[in-house]
Amino acid sequence: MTQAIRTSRGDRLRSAAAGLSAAVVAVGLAELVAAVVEPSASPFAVIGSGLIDLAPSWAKDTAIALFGTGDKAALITGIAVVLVAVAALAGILESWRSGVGSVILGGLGALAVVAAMVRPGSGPFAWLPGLVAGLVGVIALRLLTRRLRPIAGLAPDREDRRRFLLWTAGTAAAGLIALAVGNAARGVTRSIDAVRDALALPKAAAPAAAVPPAAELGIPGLAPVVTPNADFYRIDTALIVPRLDPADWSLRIHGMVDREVTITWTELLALPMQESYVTLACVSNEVGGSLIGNARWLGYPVRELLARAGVHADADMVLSTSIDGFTASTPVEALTDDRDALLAIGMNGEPLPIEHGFPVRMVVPGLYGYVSATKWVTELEVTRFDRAQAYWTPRGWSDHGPIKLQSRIDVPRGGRAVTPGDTVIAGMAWQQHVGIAGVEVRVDGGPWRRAELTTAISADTWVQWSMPWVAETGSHTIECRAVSVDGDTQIEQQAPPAPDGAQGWHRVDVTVN
Ligand SMILES: Nc1nc2c(c(=O)[nH]1)N[C@H]1C(S)=C(S)[C@@H](COP(=O)(O)O)O[C@H]1N2
Ligand SMILES: [Mo]
Repeated sequence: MTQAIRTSRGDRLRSAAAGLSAAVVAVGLAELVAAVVEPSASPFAVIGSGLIDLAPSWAKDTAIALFGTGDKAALITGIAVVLVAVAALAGILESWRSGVGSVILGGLGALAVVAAMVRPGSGPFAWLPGLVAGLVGVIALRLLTRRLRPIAGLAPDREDRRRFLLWTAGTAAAGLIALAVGNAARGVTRSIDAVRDALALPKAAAPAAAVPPAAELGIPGLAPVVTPNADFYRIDTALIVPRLDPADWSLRIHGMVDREVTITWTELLALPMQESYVTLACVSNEVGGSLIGNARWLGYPVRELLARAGVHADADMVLSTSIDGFTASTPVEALTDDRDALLAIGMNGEPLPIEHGFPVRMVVPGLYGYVSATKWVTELEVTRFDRAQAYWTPRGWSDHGPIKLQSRIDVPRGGRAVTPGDTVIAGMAWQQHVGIAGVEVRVDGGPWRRAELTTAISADTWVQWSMPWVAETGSHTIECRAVSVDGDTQIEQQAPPAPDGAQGWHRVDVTVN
């Protein structure tokens, strides 16, 4: 039914409010149902995850560049803003022509159903929250806009409008309450935290050697050589962090192997664990960036498990898969050579934090995280680079990702003012599994001078360096470059993170006054 009565600005606002409050109650109830029935099928999260997977890589690079590890909050905010706009529009369209707005809200619900069902590891009721969202949205929109229509040929009067407002506000409030109850319910189902808290890690059969005291300079502003878990960077495609109960976890090794091997949590825990310091780095880390951290990992060598399965001679890649569908392509060699690629369960003496892969993840010295460090890992498929592709490969990133030789100036911070006189320049350098032989620093394009390198924990970790500096009043440019144990010097030419890691000298500009 169309209405011939002219629409005023007020009418449009009211229609938009109807659309908005229909969307709020739809989302609220759907999130509540999701929290109780199928937490991983939250419409917000599945649509966000779908967007993450569909997004072109430039969009992701931009998001990481702009928001860093806050990229997920930015995405959720973005979805909410779009939803508000679309819901308001649906409200206006619905009162213009009955059914049009309903189709839009119903369509959003259908989108949530599809997005939930195509998620890897989606549960049997993944479709339910989206369905609830669609139905509730359509019904609420119809009921609310009906109140705006002329009754018996009379345009709504002041009293009708007052009642409309009450209903609209009430509907939105119901939605917000449902959202809050859903969040609380989710908190209760967060029992995996409790399982994790109660876990006692096995002692390492081969403990890591103590960090040499000389490895840590303790200079304020310089990254500590071991990164506390709470400060460790987090990068992944998981909008909802997978919450895996170790009791339900298992790892299946299959593909080009003599025999399939499946290992459960209890079986894994019974194996002799070893511990090592490994510096993890993200390929998206810009020159001078902070997407890098060093931890003491406790785990079982992947090599031993692959040996049990018997890797075929013509296999050259292991595709590790996470419970959430993320995959990484790691050369068989990096998992079987003398470096200790670990199936890790512990990080700095604790069970893995949930967002860092609890209960089990991969840690491979020398490779960027996207080709090696699969969190929440549940599957290792032994295959070949010419047969299988990992998550980031079709998105424009290299299928191999050895870490590039890099160094960074932490002190003084770029853009900060420095007081004149005796001070220190200090930073970090790394090329995991190769090792750092030296770092050179130059000020204002002058001669390169050797910085003092601390004792590295191992070739698999980053290392601190420092150099005394007498700061003279004025503006200065400080640059650094690392030299590897292999004899390579970090090259000057800048390269962006894509496709296989940023490169170039780190440079900071400081003012001394
Ligand atoms: N399941 C899963 N594992 C993942 C990723 C992911 O998106 N999903 N990202 C990888 C990338 S790109 C990096 S750099 C490291 C980061 O590990 P962290 O978050 O523990 O620092 O995890 C890797 N493992
Ligand atoms: Mo990464």
